[in-house]
Amino acid sequence: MISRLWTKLGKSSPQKAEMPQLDKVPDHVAIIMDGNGRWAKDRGLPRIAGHHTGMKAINRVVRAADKLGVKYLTLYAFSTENWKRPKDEVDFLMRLPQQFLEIELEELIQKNVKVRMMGNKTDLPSYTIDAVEQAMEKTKDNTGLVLNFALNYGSRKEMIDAIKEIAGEVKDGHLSLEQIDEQLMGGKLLSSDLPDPDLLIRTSGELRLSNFMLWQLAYSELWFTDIYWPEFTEIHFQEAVLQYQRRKRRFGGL
Ligand code: V0D
Repeated sequence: MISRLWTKLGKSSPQKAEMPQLDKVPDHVAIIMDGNGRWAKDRGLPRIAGHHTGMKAINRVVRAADKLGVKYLTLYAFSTENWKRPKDEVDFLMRLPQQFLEIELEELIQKNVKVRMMGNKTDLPSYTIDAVEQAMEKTKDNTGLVLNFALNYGSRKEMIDAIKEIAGEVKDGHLSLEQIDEQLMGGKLLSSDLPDPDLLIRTSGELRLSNFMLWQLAYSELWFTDIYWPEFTEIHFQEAVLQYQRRKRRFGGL
């Protein structure tokens, strides 16, 4: 029955699996690192223990991405909505960039990794920003993997800010309505110097985008896993990339 339907649809053999295109490596992988709190709860640990263990998963993924030839890795570390969490938890989270960089920056420099961030810096504590900016400064000339942390990031705000900028230019007569297109809009976003993600990974079983790169993910392949972020390994990353390589991207065409 199914095979007759496939024939009707003009597909000759439904069993024939597409060969993975092993040479097709995603340039840009974005990850929603979810499930740190649940991982901790399952073990009777405080949520912050999950965040701490989640931090350690990052270097495994950087190594895996680097090895495969991924050029940009974006990690969703803190959303604009995360401020609603208990103050103790937020305070702990805000110390993580500094902690992470104390442990990992040396290796990142040695690996030619370039650290960058996207998000609203103004509401972040100075010690958080100082740590991130120092890492960005120390790695600014690196030419390898770009490690982009989404920190205090929200996609709708990002788009509203872009629209305000465009509207201002129109109002001042520097821009005509006809000049507004996808490229102009993309250039006003916080990711303007990065290509759109080819692949989005979300851990911990939630099937949502949660206000993450809504514009940039328009044509991205999405891969979800039930694995909690603290347990995410190089194997999971490779599995996601392999699934990506099996898919045909059409960007709305045929
Ligand atoms: C907690 C799992 C690294 C997700 C990973 C402030 C939630 C561990 C950073 C980091 C967080 C950020 C910027 C940077 C270097 C490191 C980080 C936060 C949370 C939010 F330049 N891990 N990490 N930042 N977690």
